[in-house]
Amino acid sequence: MFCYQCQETAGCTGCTQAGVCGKKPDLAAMQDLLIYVTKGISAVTTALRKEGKAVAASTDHRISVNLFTTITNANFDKEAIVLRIRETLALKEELLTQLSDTTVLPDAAFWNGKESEYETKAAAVGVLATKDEDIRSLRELITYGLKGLSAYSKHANALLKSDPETDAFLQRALAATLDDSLSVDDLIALTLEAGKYGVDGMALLDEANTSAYGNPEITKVNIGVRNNPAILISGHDLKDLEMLLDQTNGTGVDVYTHSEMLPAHYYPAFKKYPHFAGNYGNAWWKQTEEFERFHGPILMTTNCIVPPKASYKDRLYTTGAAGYPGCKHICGGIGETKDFSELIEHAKRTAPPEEIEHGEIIGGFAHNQVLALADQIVDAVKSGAIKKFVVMAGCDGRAKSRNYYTDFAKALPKDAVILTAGCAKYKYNKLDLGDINGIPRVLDAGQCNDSYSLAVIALKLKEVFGLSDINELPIVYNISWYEQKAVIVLLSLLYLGVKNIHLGPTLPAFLSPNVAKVLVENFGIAGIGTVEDDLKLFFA
Ligand code: FS2
Ligand code: SF4
Repeated sequence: MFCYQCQETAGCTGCTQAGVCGKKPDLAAMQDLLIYVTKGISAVTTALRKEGKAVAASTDHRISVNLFTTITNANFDKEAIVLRIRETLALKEELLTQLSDTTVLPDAAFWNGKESEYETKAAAVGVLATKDEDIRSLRELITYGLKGLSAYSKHANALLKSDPETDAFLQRALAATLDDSLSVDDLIALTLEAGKYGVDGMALLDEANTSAYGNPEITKVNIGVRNNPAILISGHDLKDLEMLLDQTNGTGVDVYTHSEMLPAHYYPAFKKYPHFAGNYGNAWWKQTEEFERFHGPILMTTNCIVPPKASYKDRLYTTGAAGYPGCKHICGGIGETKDFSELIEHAKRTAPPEEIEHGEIIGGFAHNQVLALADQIVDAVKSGAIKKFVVMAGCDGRAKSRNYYTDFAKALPKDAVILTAGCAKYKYNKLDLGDINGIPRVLDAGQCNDSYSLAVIALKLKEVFGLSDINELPIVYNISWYEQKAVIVLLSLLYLGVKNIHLGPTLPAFLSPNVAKVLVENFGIAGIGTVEDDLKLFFA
């Protein structure tokens, strides 16, 4: 196997024996093959569109879910991946018959091997099949960005929103990663174009979430426990949460959020459920400890799954793109009501969660709420009470080096405000960093996709201050990344013209020295140093 798509990749170069995430070589191979056949079908849909033929929304959805399934920590179930390969090949064969000119297609569009051939084929089509390291680097950078984009599309699709233009781009770009005629410059241009669609994809999801559930508002979230049996819901899918809250209503079973589901509490629509009890635990990587102590069933709607311990594996359920062998998967497609009765009955047989923390955390600072406070914020900036905003969005992870972000947050000057989104926040959202004239010093916009809110806020501030360049704002970017959604967030920020982003705790292993050089020279991308040095740099 060879996989270097996430920040925790072995030795900062690539996982070759087994994934640090727990992915085994046989699973990695099937994920590689799923990507290959998804590129193949994307070449077919792209050619169909060129011939002016329509592509069904169900095909767009399948392609997005295929990509999403291969995101770090989303799906460890080899059988589920093999099934996706089979179904995708069958659909692709059907689409091929609609195409007038097939001479334009790459090999991947024609391959239709039997299951007994999957392993051999997978070995020939992985990341290392591209020999030139710069082309490989750009192909992977694009593919990972598209994986992130696919996750956001999938969540919007679950709320019956889609953007055919974004889907068409995603497929065109995926197909382009098979095209040997494209140069490094062509692929760099495509990478930046992916950033444009990243913004569109996040805007679509923002619209889907806010039109369904209202605009996030300032909210205090309980992090302690009640004395009822409960279900813990993790991941990013708000539609799954809505269905779970509806079905648990009046059953005596409470629902708690975990990790990236925390921001659900900020939406007005979810406040009507008296049994929506609070947030339990921290970022994804602490789940092996925390799930054990939760006692009740856990529903993973997306990544990040850590291979479960035997002590709670029978309580772990998956749905959507998530999967784990031996754990029950709750099915249900777009527009269908999922049946969570098994989890609810399971919860009734379990003890209430054990308290691991108590108190409250505050969040809900997405664009609408922050813009409602715009006068107060602008005054604070003008008076000098707020000197700097520090965007610290992104992901959390296991690496000890990520303590940098806690230390950095603690060491920030008292006139600096952190803007955050994603599970990165758990490194500092329980510190007592105080407020500035009533404005908390950690403003949490929401999930990783709500980084979109941070961009909207920056663009609004640029307008209010009458600036011509977003980089003239008193905002610095110190972003932590882990998996592929952070890649699309990064590409989106680059597309919006944001310069000098610091990315840590390490730069992606999939950036070749030449590709990294392009990002450094054109966008001022840099890694992180020591807290002391970085503070000097940011606050010079
Ligand atoms: Fe955190 Fe994992 Fe949000 Fe990532 S829970 S690293 O999926 O997308 O962020
Ligand atoms: Fe390694 Fe990350 Fe790939 Fe898992 S997802 S195999 S940890 S690079």
